[in-house]
Amino acid sequence: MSEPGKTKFQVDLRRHLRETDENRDLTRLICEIADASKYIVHSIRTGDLGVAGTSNLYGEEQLALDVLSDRILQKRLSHSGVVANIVSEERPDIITVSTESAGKYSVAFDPLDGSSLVDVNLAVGTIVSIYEGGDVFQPGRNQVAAMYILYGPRSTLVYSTGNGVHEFAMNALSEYTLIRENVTMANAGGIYSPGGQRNLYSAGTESFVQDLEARGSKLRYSGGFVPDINQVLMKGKGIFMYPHLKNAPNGKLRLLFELNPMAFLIEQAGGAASTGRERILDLKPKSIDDRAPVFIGAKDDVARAEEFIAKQG
Ligand code: FBP
Repeated sequence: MSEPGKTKFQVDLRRHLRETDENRDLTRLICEIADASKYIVHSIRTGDLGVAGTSNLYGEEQLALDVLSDRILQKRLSHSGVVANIVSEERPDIITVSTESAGKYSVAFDPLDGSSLVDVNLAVGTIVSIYEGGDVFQPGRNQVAAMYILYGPRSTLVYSTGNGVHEFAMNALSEYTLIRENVTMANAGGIYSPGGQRNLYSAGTESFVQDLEARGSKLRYSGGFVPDINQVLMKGKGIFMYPHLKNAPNGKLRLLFELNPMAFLIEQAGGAASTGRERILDLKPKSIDDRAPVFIGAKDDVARAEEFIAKQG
């Protein structure tokens, strides 16, 4: 491995995983997801902007990009030989790939988060969370790996297996090569990315945002969770929030598909992720649909959000 902060030239994802992680099945699983993402990239770049159930120019059935991305990932994972259960943001039920869960993994994913942003040509992403065994309702701290792929001007892949956070970019041969190893976050500030309607914020969240603004934080919000988190993580500063709202006490974002994997990555980079009252990774999921408010990013900023919420709700 290269020294923290230094880049290594042309190390591909498989080689990086082999060097950092001894488990061959986990390496295989992550590489399968990376391979699947190449087809998702292709669909985003070249696909007609069709809606599910309609036909394209050639009379073929058109699939909405999120449905297509879900099928691509599900197929790869089902044939990987290392997956027990799959749970997708696109489907209401758990998909059992193998009833024999010993030595296998369960995977939760959002195949194309923020897919409506494709219509206005903004960045979107795939988010993945991986657990050992067959239980998909484990607290996020049990994840053995988390990753996302960001489809922006470039396609980048960010993963952690609990040994730091590493960023790869897709090259002209559609291979992911290392661009940053051991990404880390500063303890505070600079940017804030606030989801949800501000006039529905609680008193605590409103005071926190005013405090951020008074400290000179700049607003950076695209409406895509993956690019918004990626900005905080790669700039190594700031905070993303989708708080509890007056009409939505659990916010909007989903624990299994969005919050747990991102919380794992941000904590691995030295940041923090909280509902405003407790650590995201300690929440025990009760259902596929669980949602929670989130304040995620620089450690001190998250702690300050918790202070405001403890005092003012
Ligand atoms: P969907 O589950 O409807 O795809 O929404 C997810 C998402 O688009 C996130 O990517 C983003 O952070 C958030 O919703 C934006 O929500 P809002 O439009 O309320 O700010």
